[in-house]
Amino acid sequence: MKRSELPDPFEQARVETGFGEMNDQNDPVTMLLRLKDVRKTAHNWKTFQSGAEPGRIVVPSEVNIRDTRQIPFEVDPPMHGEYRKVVEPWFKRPLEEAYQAKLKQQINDIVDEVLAKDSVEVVSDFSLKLQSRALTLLLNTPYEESDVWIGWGTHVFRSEGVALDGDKANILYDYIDAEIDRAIENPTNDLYSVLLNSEVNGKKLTKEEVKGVMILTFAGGRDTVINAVTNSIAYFADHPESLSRLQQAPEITGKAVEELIRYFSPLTHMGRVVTEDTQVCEHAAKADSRVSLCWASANRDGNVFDKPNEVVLDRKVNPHVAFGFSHHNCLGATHARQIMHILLTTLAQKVKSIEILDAKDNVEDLDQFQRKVGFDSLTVKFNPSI
Ligand code: HEM
Ligand code: EMZ
Repeated sequence: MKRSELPDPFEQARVETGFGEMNDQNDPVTMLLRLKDVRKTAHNWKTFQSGAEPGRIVVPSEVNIRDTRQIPFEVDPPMHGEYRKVVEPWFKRPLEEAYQAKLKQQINDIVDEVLAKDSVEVVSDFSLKLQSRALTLLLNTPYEESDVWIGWGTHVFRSEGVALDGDKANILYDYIDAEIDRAIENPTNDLYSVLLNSEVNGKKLTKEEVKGVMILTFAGGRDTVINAVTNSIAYFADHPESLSRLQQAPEITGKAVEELIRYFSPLTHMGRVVTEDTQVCEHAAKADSRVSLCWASANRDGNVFDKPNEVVLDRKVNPHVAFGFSHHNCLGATHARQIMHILLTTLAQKVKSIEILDAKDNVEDLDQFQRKVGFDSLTVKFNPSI
């Protein structure tokens, strides 16, 4: 098996029953595995809510390490739409030319940096740096802040061997509290200041609401982007022909981005809390229990995708749900897609081949399923095109 392959552990359960089950801190989760069911359930916020106790829709549940509600992620309609209206224009800024030019510069610089080295540990020396530096553009904060964020590692709530790390979470909360106070004292054009100045239903956002948006921005856009970038490097290491194809046919880059994101599905699943006794896949789901929408499984559904386990770089029809579905669809997708697009273009121009020297898989333990989502570490040598 190639190092970059991400096998689909859900197939048998998806075909046979459509669901899987896992325990998580004594709050079990019924995982929905078929694309059709995932979409239908994501849409039905009345029966499958996001606005439960903060942290409960995340798997593993974060109720023990977080009191702040993430906004708009842990809010249901109609209030969800009110918050979305406020934040949506800001998160579309990656479409602006000036934003893309700065991102391009950052990605050029980091690719040049790694091309000059004999060996590079991609997760910490490439993906984490790229993700953190790019986030300064999304937040419109000074570039130097990225050094602080790089110091936090790949996930803000997890550390090596610890799935939920309360001490680590507190570092993020304290940092955001301090930044909010700083923005109150000295407003700038950054996201904190813009949020503090925004109104929802005629009322200014509170500090707690601003904190809720900021925690989500730091947490949601972190390991997802890091996995997408690291998995891309592994993929091109195994498929140098894809690098030359992108170089020769740059017009397929947009399709390639979507296909890689479908194949990698960096966010495996996300939960919902059931509000009334119901059924999913002919299986009873009781009020106050949890289900999850398994984006990673839905994206390999053979009823929808031809050759679901292959990366078809220019896949024509690609209704993947890697960025979610319906009203909670990923607010950071515009930023993530730009990162991927510029990364693919830059690699195709500057890199001839990538050799994998060492790799350690990152496998998520979902009880019934073990899913490789990326790498804990990936050491490579980048070879320049001449
Ligand atoms: C929501 C995936 C990057 C911020 C979501 C959802 C998915 C997802 C599946 C839906 C969750 C649900 O329905 O419960 C991804 C993937 C990414 C990525 C695969 C990278 C490849 C980012 C980035 C940011 C971000 C870079 C911001 C910095 C958000 C926010 C939401 C969200 C704020 C909640 C939107 C809402 O509730 O209305 N993301 N995400 N994501 N994501 Fe992302
Ligand atoms: C939450 C989640 C957001 C959660 C859209 O996904 O990402 C996870 O990585 C975080 O742990 O708190 O932000």
